[in-house]
Amino acid sequence: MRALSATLVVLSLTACGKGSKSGPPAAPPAAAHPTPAAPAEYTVIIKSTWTKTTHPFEYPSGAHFSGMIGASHNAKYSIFAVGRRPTPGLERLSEEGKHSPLDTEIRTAIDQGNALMLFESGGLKNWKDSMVATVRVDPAHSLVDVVNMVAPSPDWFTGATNVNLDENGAWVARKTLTLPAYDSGGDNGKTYKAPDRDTNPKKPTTRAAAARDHPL
Ligand SMILES: [Ca+2]
Repeated sequence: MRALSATLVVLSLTACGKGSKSGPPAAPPAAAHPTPAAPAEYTVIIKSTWTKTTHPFEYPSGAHFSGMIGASHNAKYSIFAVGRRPTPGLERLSEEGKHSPLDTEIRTAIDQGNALMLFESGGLKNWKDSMVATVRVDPAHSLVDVVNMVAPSPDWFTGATNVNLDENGAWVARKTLTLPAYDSGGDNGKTYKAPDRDTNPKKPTTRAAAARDHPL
């Protein structure tokens, strides 16, 4: 078994205070937990670190990533969590790289007030390129999730969940994270090129590890 870490995400603050012109800023709460007073905008950049040199174990031909899809949100919503069964949207993203129906799930969370914004990009095949998107956060939605499919793979994805851009009451200027690969729990395969074998009920999401292909 080999653990995978496949991508790097960089979140950089690009603008602060957008949308705050509609009225005077609210007085800061006297609560013990301060939050940034105004919305902010970040650039999300995902770069691949998944190469034959860094991850030689059964490195597959045709390695690529689906486009990223993510959301800014509050504590009542997240795209994924280790130990939780995947939603249909996460399962489809992890198996086929499709942003639907995960985009519908995020839009439902937006309608319910638990997510602020959906962001997405096209896929990545050339590791010299990056995937880039823009996300807005506000005081009530300071958490960011992002996911993208690892391909080829049965149901693996990389991503980050509950990345809090509010650090000690201020928007952090920049955050860089190395993203591990996860097994969404929607399929049974254990190798990059394992055939699709749907699993029901779905298994909880875990960290992914490539295993040697055992002949039947
Ligand atoms: Ca499946």
